[in-house]
Amino acid sequence: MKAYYSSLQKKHVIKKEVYNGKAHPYNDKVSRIDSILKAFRNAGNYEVVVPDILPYDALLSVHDEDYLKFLESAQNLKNDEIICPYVFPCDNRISRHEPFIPKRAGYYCFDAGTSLMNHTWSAAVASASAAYSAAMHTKKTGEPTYALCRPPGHHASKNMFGGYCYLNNTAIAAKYLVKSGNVMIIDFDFHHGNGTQSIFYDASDVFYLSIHAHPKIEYPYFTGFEDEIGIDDGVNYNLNIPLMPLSSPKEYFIALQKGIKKAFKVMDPDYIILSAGFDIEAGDPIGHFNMSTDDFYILGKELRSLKKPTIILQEGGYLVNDLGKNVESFLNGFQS
Ligand code: Q9C
Ligand code: ZN
Repeated sequence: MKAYYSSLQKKHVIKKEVYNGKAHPYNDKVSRIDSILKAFRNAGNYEVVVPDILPYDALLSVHDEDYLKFLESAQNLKNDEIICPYVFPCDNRISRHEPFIPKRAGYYCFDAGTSLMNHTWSAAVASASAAYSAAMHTKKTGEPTYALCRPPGHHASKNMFGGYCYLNNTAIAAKYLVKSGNVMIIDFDFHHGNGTQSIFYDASDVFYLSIHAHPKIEYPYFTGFEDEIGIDDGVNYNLNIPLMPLSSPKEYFIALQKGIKKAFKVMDPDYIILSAGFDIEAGDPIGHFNMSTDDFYILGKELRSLKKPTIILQEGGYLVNDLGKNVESFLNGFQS
């Protein structure tokens, strides 16, 4: 299997995140990449391919131009300097961007836990490029393709970053694939993909199905409820299945099957994009489901049984030591 990845993605290094008023070690560690690459090397049947940088139009198909310019401008930060937003306009959002000062970064952000540094832009563009190349390859060959997207993407909306996400890799791939057919996104990250949902909320050519921890208890708290079904043309093309934290793999698989059945009644997609979050593993530092390495194999097998051209995009997964073997187990199941 082809696995798209660029070493530029490693240059995004954030040390701390704010949570409950305290600084904690940042969960989206660079070592997540090494864990996955190591598993691929040991397995031997992966071809790691450096993606070409995607066309700017692919970014513009999802994100506002002023947002992209803002993210790009963080390249001017000094080494060791970060922008950590902490003031967020709410009632009457006006950017007040002239002159731009880092303390107004909250205009483009929804979460004080996610920061920017000088290499964030190039790493995020490389990560999105991996997704874009994977989509091109699957479109051309019909083969399943994996992209090691880190930083991840599903929390990023058209004009806001957060949840360790800056560019919505899944949405960028979906916008490319939807030019040649209907797309179903299946998001199995522990957290609801608020960014992906919002980008396709009024669309009937992109279905968004997400199974995640209930937002009444878990991040991102404000979206991911069952009553969010889409608007306008997109009504019934958004399906959220929230599960209680600590749900068992059995409950998880029942919910997944139910979700897939419901989704396929509404759309028979030409392509499937998996927002593949491995923070549903038992013991993840910020995820609280109970999947084992063997469960990831079963999950891969179930998703392959849908028999659609599929691209698999990395999202979360923070138990670094297990991440690589879980990704590999999933991909083995998917190819079985
Ligand atoms: N105490 C993804 O999985 N909040 N993002 C964590 C930890 C942020 C996760 C709080 C969670 C974002 C792509
Ligand atoms: Zn997550």
